[in-house]
Amino acid sequence: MFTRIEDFVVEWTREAEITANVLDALTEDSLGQEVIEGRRTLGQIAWHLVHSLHFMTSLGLVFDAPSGGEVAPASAAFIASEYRRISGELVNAVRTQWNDATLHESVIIHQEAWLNGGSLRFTMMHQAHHRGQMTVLMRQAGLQLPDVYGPTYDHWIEKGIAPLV
Ligand code: NI
Repeated sequence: MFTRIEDFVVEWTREAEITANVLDALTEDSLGQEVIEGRRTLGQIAWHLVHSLHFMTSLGLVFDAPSGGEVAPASAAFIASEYRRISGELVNAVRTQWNDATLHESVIIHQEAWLNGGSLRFTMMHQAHHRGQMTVLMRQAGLQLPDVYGPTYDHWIEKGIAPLV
């Protein structure tokens, strides 16, 4: 869990940049790429990732984060721009509405007490989880991937280095 607001802000800002870069690589044609037939598509996962930030409003934070997200937009650029906007709103809300003491307070979620600092960590890991799903689908859809944690296959090839297996 996070115990200091500043630690969250620094880490979230770095993580959100990685996520935004991945979303920037989406194309309209790729959004229909399915996990398996009849299940979530790349566009739905991306849109879920964006809209899931709404969860933080149930912890008392007030910011403009729409809920829902079942129907993904047709525009890949819109998904990326909405992510940047809502992610920025979240950081701003945490920074201005909470302090380090708030992170040790808890809220009942599904009949369990969740510490706010733990919820921030959960939200960050949830984002990484769906980002990982997306990069596999993006590869299957034939897209080039940006660096995530270190160079991707494309980046190695570009540099003329044999990619790691
Ligand atoms: Ni999820």
